[in-house]
Amino acid sequence: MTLADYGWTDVLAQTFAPYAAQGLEPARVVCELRRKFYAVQTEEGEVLAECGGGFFHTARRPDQFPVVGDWVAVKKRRGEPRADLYAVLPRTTKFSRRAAGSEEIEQIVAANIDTVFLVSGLDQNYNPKRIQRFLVAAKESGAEPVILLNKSDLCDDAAQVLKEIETLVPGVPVYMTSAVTRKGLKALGAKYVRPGRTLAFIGSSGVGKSSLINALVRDEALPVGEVREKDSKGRHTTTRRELVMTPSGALVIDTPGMRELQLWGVEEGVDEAFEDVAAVALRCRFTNCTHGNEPGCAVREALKSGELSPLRVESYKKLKAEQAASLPPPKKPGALANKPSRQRNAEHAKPFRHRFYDDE
Ligand SMILES: Nc1nc2c(ncn2[C@@H]2O[C@H](COP(=O)(O)OP(=O)(O)OP(=O)(O)O)[C@@H](O)[C@H]2O)c(=O)[nH]1
Ligand SMILES: [Mg+2]
Ligand SMILES: [Zn+2]
Repeated sequence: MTLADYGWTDVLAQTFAPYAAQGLEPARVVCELRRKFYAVQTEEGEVLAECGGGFFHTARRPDQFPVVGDWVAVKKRRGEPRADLYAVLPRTTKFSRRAAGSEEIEQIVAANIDTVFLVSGLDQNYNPKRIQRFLVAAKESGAEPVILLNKSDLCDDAAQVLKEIETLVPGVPVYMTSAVTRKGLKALGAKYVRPGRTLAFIGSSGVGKSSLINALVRDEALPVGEVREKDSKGRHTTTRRELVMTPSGALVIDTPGMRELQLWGVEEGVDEAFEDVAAVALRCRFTNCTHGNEPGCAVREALKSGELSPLRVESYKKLKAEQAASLPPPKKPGALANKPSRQRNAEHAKPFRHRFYDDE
């Protein structure tokens, strides 16, 4: 196994040159263990890396701390499978949400992802609004979004649902899958599960993210949880963000289910996901038009003429309103906490990645 197998490129090597000159070596974060501790893949294998004094020198904000998928600069300690982590390389893509209960802290879920799979369960968990919210965040991330409607074996009108979602999100690939019957997995594997590509699975607890990954990997690499029959909610079986390599050489990131996805700086994301509506809205007489009763509203006109679909306009208006309500007040300098959010630690409380890390 070399770093190239983990996605290391010549471009990254160039960026890394100043660190190499300082005697540091590159590594990729494969698991977030607990505050300050990460499992990282180096050229010679996996080691436990710790953010030490050298790191805190430069990192101030939570979004400057490493996340799974990050490329980092480390220095190995002699004679033990451990290293000190000094720096995080600039991210090419990042999937973020705002930390729960916080107005100002950006929480990065995973970095340097090529494709982000937004997983929904076609049992009771299925919710078109949530799919749209995830999609907005996915577009912000810079990664290519793909929607997976999983548990299709539990849904009688799966074809109908597929149609509905496809009209909601034109241009975004939508796949119907089942981790049980393996429906859709072959097509998915052929198109996306490729050597050196980084894929992240995101979605609510219990939708089947870990099951899908296991099925794609054809391995029981990840723990899978029971879903409560009553409300089809998962139990947060996955407690850590983790990157695993598939036999075909793709790099797959599993994440714990998110109870909510707060919108983070998604002004452009909403407009991008709703390009058609946004383009028409530019013609409204007032720039702050809410497309309600204002005179000269181009969106209402377009609805009347059939140029825009009512479903999409409703979703657009709803996301815009939520966004307006959830935007943080302007930041004061120095207002950000100097440490990662406590929320993250709670999420990662249970032990998961065994081997030599458990005694940490
Ligand atoms: N019928 C059916 N059950 C599935 C499918 N995929 C997953 N499940 C079941 O759903 C439950 C939850 O699956 P997980 O893979 O743990 O879900 P998860 O999204 O990883 O959940 P968290 O780790 O809590 O975020 C398990 O009991 C799985 O066996 C599917 O396609 N069809
Ligand atoms: Mg899981
Ligand atoms: Zn308008």
